[in-house]
Amino acid sequence: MSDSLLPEQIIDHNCYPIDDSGNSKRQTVINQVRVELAADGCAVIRNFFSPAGLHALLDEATERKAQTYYSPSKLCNVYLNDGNSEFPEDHPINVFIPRTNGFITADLFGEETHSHRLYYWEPLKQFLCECLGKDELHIYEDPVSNMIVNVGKPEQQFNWHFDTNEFTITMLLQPAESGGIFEYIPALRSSEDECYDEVDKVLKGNRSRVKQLELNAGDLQFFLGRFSLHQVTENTGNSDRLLLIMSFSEQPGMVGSMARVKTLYGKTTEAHEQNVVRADGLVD
Ligand SMILES: O=C(O)CCC(=O)C(=O)O
Ligand SMILES: [Fe+2]
Repeated sequence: MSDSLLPEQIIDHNCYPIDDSGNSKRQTVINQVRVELAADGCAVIRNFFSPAGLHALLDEATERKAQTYYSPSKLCNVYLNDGNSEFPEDHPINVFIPRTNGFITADLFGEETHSHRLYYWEPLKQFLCECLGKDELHIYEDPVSNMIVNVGKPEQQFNWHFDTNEFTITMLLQPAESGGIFEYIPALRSSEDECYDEVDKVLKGNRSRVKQLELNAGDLQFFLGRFSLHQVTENTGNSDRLLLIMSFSEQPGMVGSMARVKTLYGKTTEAHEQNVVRADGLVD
């Protein structure tokens, strides 16, 4: 492992002094993120990491790449569950499309890693909480999937889907040389309405509401993935796309459902045997 960096050295602290609550630079970034999130369900902080920080995070992901989990089943619906036979065959809940990406799971990042220390760094959570305009924000308590790396090798893709947790921040560690683009439809569903007709249109190829986000290594992206349908297009380059994902929720005690965690990450823990906590009644 490279020499250990403090969390404030992993980020570009000069531009983003997120642990200094009275700093006007910090407030400016918070305001900008809030505006973008309200308009779009998505916001980007460019070059969030220091060069050494980005290097350390990328090294940690690369060192664990051989342990990436690829689900044997390559077909998924947008809810990343098993479908529902009570609905018609052509209903979005029963439409299965290819997903071939893999994940390096949270349990593979020990407490000594930069990735782990950044995720549990209190000033980061406080900063994100203010960016999101929430009173409180909690670590997503899923021990398998709360901090993961999405691995997209050449020719791999991640199908259209919704996330379980409400707020995700993603950090691109290594972009694809071509393809591997993040596409999304802001607020396609709400906590009151699944908007199945709108999901159906997208699955049938309607791209009228689809947005694309160009990200560079070191950018930090905010994303409201529980409500915005999103996908990562096929990696058409020759190198791997690597993206670090840190998840948070407004409610404490949230973990993924047993079925979803088993399918996506290949393992579950005792935490997954408890009843699921959700702030809404949406299909996962
Ligand atoms: O790789 C990305 O940009 C998004 C990953 C994602 O949507 C997920 O892991 O749920
Ligand atoms: Fe997602």
